Amino acid sequence: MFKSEYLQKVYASVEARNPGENEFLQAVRDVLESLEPVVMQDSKFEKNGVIERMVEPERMISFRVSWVDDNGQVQVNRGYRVQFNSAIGPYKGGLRFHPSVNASIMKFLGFEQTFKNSLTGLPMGGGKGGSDFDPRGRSDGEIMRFCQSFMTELAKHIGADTDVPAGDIGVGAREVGYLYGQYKRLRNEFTGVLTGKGRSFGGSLIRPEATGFGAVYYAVEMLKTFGEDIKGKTFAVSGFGNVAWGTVKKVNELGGKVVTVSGPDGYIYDEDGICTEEKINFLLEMRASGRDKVKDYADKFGVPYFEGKRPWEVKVDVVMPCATQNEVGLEDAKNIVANGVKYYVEVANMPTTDEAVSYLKANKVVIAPSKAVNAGGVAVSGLEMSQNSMRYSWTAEEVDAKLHQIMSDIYKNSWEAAKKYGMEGDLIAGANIAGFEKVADAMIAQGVAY
Ligand code: 2IT
Repeated sequence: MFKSEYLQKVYASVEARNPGENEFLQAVRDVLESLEPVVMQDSKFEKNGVIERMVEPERMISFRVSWVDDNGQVQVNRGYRVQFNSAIGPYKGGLRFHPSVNASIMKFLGFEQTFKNSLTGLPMGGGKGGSDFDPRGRSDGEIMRFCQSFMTELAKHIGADTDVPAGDIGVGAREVGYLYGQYKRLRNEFTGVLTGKGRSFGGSLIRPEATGFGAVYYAVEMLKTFGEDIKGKTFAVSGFGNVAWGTVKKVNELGGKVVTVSGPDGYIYDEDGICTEEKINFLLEMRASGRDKVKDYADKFGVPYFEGKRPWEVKVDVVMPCATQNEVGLEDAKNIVANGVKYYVEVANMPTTDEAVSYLKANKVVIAPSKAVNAGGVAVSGLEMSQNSMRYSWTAEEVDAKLHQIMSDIYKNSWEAAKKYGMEGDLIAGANIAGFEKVADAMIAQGVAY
């Protein structure tokens, strides 16, 4: 599969060591393919065992999380923290609470996070964590008790200068609050050990919006390269969580129109666009309700709802998947191409299957990869860490300006990195290479540590 014997050997060992972990193997393949010209040009990567070290987490913790539900019944879940790479900073990455969480998903996310965090230019290593706990239908008290139990173990492994978790799917401001309270109680320390905190106890302005805003800033830069403007363009978005919300809000502010959002139940099509404050805020209400049904939007605003379908069959200018991994498969890619879509911007982590990526590429669709596009979320987490260390907080305008600059730089650096290795216009390769270079350099400089 790889032209480089070195990469072929490393990939074979990853396959042997992580049998059946399909998401992790997919994420590794994607990065190694892009790195081929880099490792073939300089033997230092092989000599220093850089790639074989990068594909093995520095540390992976798995633990039992027992808690008592509202009926007095004891429940048991599994918790994880994958501390993937600390070459350029403390481990940093979100926590995901979702029944699909397993070792493969944790590792793919932690691996991706390492390159993403490097791209932001801020000093953050890569990590990820979470649990197979399903928050759907759980009461507030149950969520709190679960978070407290989860943190009671996690606290042993994290710290403001060691590992700084945040939110991801199923973990928002409420959960971060409960986790933070328990950490403080255990340690008797008020530090920036988590990001995505509430405003009243050290959270950064713009953090809730950051992933979506950053994704749209990236998309604007990308469109500019092709002589296009966001104004008047139509967008298909999936999901209706925090990421989709920020994306819809910013597309709207900049003059574009989002016509779809989706849930596990199906998608809605709003021809006029999700464009009023009432509609945009309703996404937050739907999320907070815990129902996880996008049909509620159709019922409220009287727009068409397509049960069991995904929004990729709608004809738009730009597609932005914002829900979860591998949500866009080959059939979806065929729909996207058939609809004449030119720009495909991944916002969720690894939302596209390998087959779908190949099909989109073969049909000349411009693909913007998630580890660059969604880096605005963790970038503002990095800015939250800075503010906590300074015991100071920036205004929304200050944070937004820094986020905007970071996203423009990520786009520019990705473009340049691809060009440097003869792959001009390949934003996937560019992001992987630009993210890799800094981490590899730091690993070599620090010797065989980890
Ligand atoms: O996937 C991600 O980058 C996140 N869930 C955000 C991580 C963070 O530390 O803010």
